[in-house]
Amino acid sequence: MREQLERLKQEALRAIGEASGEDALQEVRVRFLGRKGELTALMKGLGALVPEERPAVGQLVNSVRDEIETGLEVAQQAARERATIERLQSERIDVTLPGRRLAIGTKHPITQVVEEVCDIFAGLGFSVAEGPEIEHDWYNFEALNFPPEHPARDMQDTFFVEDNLLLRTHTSPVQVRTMLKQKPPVRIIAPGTVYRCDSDATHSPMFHQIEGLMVDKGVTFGDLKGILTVFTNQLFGQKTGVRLRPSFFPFTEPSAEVDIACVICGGKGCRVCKNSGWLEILGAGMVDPEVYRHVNYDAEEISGFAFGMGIERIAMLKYGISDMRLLFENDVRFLRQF
Ligand code: 2NL
Repeated sequence: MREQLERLKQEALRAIGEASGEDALQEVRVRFLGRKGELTALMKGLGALVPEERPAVGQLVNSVRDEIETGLEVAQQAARERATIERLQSERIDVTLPGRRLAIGTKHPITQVVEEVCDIFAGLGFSVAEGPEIEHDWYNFEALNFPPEHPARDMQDTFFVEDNLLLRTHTSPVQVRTMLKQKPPVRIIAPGTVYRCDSDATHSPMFHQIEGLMVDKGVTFGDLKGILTVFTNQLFGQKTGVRLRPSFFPFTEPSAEVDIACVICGGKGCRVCKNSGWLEILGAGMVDPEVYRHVNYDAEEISGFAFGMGIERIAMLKYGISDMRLLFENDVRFLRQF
């Protein structure tokens, strides 16, 4: 029995010496000291000894167990330290390397133009007003003097949500709501998404508009021309020519289309301006007294002008974009350029 214990001890210490890591040491522990291990098996033989021998052999068993235990602990500690050093070596990072650059997005060209237009008008004393995209027929058409049978009111041209509820076809209702809430002077611009039942290469069912409204005592057509000239010069450059042509809108009288000299050819005539040398970028006019009647303004007391522009068209002219659909596809190869 003593011999067996001595052999077992030698065998265990050799196995500890050969074990290559913490897992292997754990296996050695199970093999020799575990409940079904070799030392436990040997101890079963204690009962077969003569009683006088049992205490001494029992003590020997204990000291063999202690030695194996100590050997395991020392080896495990060493294995843990080795593992730590290995990990630190393999995970070493070079703190002098440049960092990985985060992919930062840019503002969509439509957003950039909206912000630029708003900034220009802010400089002219206008504040930004916003309103709902689902509107009542009254704010979108009735208050703006659209006759009941006007083609824009047709289901073919307007998205209806319910009988008298629709997706706004322009941002004018924002201005109607502002006038109902507030007495003159009013000086606002209304940017936002608008919707029309129209979809082809040059029309998107959802697009962007900015409208403006200035109402006060003594506002004239000259003020309209002055403000819009300052605006187009700031947006397209100081030397951009501006001209007004007579037009018609139900909500303004008189009305005008505002053209700028073609930014592509400088007025000589090209494909973009269809050889006219001019580009239409705005509609405008003096607010029709009929609109004032709907918002309880006294047309004898005050006057004002309003204007509206499509943002997609301005963005295309400003950045030389040839196809409007590029603005809605959100292909990053396109968007990255702005
Ligand atoms: C265009 C023309 C225009 C207005 C919008 C307006 C608003 C009120 C009263 C009177 Cl509350 N007018 N807005 C006026 C003239 C033209 O837009 O071609 N837009 C893309």
